[in-house]
Amino acid sequence: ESFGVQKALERLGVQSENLGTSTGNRWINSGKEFISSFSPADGALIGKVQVTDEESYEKVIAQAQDAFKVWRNMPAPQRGEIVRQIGNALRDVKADLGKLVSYEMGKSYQEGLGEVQEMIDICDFAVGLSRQLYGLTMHSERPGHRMYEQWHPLGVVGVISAFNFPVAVWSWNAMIAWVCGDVCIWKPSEKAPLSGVACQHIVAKIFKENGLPEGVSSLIVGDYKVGELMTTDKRVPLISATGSTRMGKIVGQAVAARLGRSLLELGGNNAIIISENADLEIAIRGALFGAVGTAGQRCTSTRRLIIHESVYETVKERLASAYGKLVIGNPLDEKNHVGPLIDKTAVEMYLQAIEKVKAEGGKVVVEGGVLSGEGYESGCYVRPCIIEAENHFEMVQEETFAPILYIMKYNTLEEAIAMHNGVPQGLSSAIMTLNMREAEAFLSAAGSDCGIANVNIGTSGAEIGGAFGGEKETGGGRESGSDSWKAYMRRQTNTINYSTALPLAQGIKFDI
Ligand code: UN1
Repeated sequence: ESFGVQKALERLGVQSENLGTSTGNRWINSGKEFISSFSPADGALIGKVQVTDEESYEKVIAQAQDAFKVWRNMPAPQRGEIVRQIGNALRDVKADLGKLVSYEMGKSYQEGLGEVQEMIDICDFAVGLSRQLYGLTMHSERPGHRMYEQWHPLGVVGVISAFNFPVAVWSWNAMIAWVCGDVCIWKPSEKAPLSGVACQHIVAKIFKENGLPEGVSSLIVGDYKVGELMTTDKRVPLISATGSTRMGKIVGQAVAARLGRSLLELGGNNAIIISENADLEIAIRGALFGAVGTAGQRCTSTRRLIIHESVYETVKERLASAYGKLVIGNPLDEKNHVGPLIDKTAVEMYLQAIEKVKAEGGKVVVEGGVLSGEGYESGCYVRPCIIEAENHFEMVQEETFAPILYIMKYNTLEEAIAMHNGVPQGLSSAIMTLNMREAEAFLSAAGSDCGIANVNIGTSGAEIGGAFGGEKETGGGRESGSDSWKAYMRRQTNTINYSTALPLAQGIKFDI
């Protein structure tokens, strides 16, 4: 028993064999095969989760539709009260859930705790929001008329999440959707299904304690085929999907074909511009965490550094020396900085990317490679590496979900911004500079083309209070804070005539 994982699993209600289809407290046996969840930390089988089939999906959707009829009529602040209780329940299990996330996904325990903290924070945000789902009022052009708009819930929201944030991304969607009056069906990543099972237990208990019906929170488990049941289903008006651009194009098209709505949060290819006016201490630390944190498996991970030629050699050397101090190993052991990749397929992709970029002319600054021997038995541990490359290289244009950092030189800021924006993705970005003109230029209309643009902060680790998402091949969706909630509701414009006449708009005369 290592790092108290077994005890944590027990307390979270995760067993060696779990059903994967649930409407809350009811778990449906689909009679189907099980997915095995292995830990990339030590290669051990953590547990199995049963895959959802079409028949059990039908049961889930029927229950969700019934639950929506009850949930939508509950005042939003009362729905907020339920989310408040969920936030408190998450506070109670923070250590256990953080441990499970760390063990099942491979991120460091600190980052696992951070992920659960994001869930708690979004609960708090959603509670406040439940009293602030504001619409506007307008002045009617007609006498004795009043105009206003209100926001109504959409119905069943399908959430498809990725392995890298196996619990937080669901919570950004679910907590907001719930206060908006929607019900949710969640398909967690098939690479981290136990994290999904654990969360479903946590929220189901709260719904039950409050006498709410089954179906406000549902779980389905499986690969893309199970996701397809939702994306092609007219009864699911909104699909919120997080994952690769490849996946997003398929999901987006399937949902668009039925004129449904999708909220897509796809790949990033995030860069930091390090100017000659940067505070190098901050720049190096920001770049380091951005590139190697979560072993480079955040959609906000730093993949490119665009460095001014006058500080290029210094940054390169200091970064290489920092990489030399990284301790790689079991993510639950707090002395380690970097954990494993999610699985051996990811390791394969990492190795291929390095080979390809070398073939294109990339020069290795810090060597990568797969680690073996004691502690590395899972075969998923790799060395974070740094490669000098050019922005137009095919591999540099792509998102490889691994700790590979491409570094390149620039001369003028204009050139740096052009390189920065010269990729298909547009999620997160940053500039390191103490020069106000440079910072503002980067944030201007002619600057970064990303959904997130930072100054003197790295690309990852966005706070929940802002809208999260990006442009171009990142998919355009916004989740989490600010007014992202509007994506989970339908807007209704209302005009009320309280006069004794019936004047037509635009002054049209229509008398009989
Ligand atoms: C993701 O990688 O899909 O900004 C989400 C961050 C985190 C969320 C990342 N708050 O890095």
